[in-house]
Amino acid sequence: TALAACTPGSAASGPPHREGSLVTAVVPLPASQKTDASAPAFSLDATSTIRAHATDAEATAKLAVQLLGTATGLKLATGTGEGGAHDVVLKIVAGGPAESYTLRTGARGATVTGADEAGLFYGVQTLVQLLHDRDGQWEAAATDIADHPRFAYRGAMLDIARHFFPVDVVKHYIDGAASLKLNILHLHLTDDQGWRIQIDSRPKLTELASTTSMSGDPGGFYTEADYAEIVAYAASRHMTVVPEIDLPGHTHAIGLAYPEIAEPPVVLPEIVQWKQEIPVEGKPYTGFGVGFSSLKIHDEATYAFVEDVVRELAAMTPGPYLHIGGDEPHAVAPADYAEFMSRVTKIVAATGKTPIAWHEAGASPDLAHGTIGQYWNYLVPQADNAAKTLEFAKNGGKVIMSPADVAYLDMKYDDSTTLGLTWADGPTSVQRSYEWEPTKIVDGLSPDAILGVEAPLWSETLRTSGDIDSMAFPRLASAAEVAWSPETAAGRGWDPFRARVAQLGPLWTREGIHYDASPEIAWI
Ligand code: TNX
Repeated sequence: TALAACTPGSAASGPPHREGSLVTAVVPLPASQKTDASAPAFSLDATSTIRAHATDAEATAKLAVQLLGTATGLKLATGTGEGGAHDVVLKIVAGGPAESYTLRTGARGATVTGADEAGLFYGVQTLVQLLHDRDGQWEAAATDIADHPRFAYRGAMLDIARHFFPVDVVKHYIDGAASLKLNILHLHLTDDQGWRIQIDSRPKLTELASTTSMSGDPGGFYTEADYAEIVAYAASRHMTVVPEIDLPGHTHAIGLAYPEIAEPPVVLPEIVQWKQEIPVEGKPYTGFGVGFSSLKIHDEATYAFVEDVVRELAAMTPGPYLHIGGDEPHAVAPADYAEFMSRVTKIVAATGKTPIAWHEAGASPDLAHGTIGQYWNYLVPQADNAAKTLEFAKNGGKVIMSPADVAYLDMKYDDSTTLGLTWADGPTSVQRSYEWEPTKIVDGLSPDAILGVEAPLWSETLRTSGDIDSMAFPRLASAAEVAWSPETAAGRGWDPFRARVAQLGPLWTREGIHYDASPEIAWI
């Protein structure tokens, strides 16, 4: 039978759970997929073996046993050699784009071929999504996929500062994000409410500034060993950790440990107007206010501190990036802010890491060459936010797109959502989280200057792993598709996306992901 070209996801737009037929709903949408609905399906059963056809496919074979086991309940074996009808063969053939793979399933077995280990891993993730329970049998329709990412940087950010989350919670979030082919975990490690990472040369940070979280909840911090465990776990799922130390604002916690480098908090009018907790010098801050704190800009002790922290963090971080914050500097004079961001991006660059800063830092005329900007203003940029963002590209840097009104996972879904905030023109429906195009936000920014897309999850209102899951899923899938899938592929669009996401519900449940059962999606 010739393979009929088929819109990925089109099968899923019919009534869910049709007897006899199998859906091929993959999220994010593959670059190309052909499905032959009339050809015999691939079936995975207790006899199936995951066969690694290269030594560098062996780690993925072990992971595949875990991932397919969680998805199906089957206990699978690993092996080498020829694949049979129920086996999964894993190959690595260099040459294709980075992170790309092909996947073929049918009556003769399943074969995943990665251009590299990451591509192979993503092919396995696709296979996991393709398997459906048909009358007690795990089957995947006969399909032929050739897939590669649109953007190199596909991120999820977790705020560990407003609420602290232990290592296991982060690992669970990594699993969920990696299943959607995201490859960056940005950890927001410090803020007014707490410092969450051990720094040997500055021991008071964790001693005096880590024990509380927001709203009276307990704090915590990662030891170097904890952080190494997260970095290694992320790497095993092909995710790079981007650590963020937020400076020069969002630094009230630093003042608890090293008051000599911190300015006293500024009680901004909006903190009073919105009846937020008033920051008090020397006392932990547990409220929602932002922008009231600053380090001393004209004191060399501040830069000695930044050098210590950045040096240790860079040494703990194998990835190429180090995020230095720079958002909401409401308590800092513009000229001081510009000078500070110039100096600290150069401190980061001197360690060999590429600095990332929130887009406000584009106001500094002298950032380290190649500093990456992270845009968090709206889909329609306000005031001079677009102009600041363009400065990164002029300075040889790229831009990460995180528009708050579509990419912020901490916005409520609708008025009935109990967790989350609404300030970014919220609430943010699943549909709104999906329908945006990163190259059409900042006029004059070349598409080549866009490194990728990131969905931040701020944790002011989030206390548990289940809270994280319910805000992130399904909207993290929207961000993943914007980041991975070709803009114009057949099958892109809210209706086919919604139909494909609907098919993931049972898989997410088996994976222990407490997704929000949004009424926008006809969950199966
Ligand atoms: C703005 S966006 C912030 C964070 C808050 C978030 C809440 C940005 C770079 N800063 O400090 O947690 O809003 O949604």
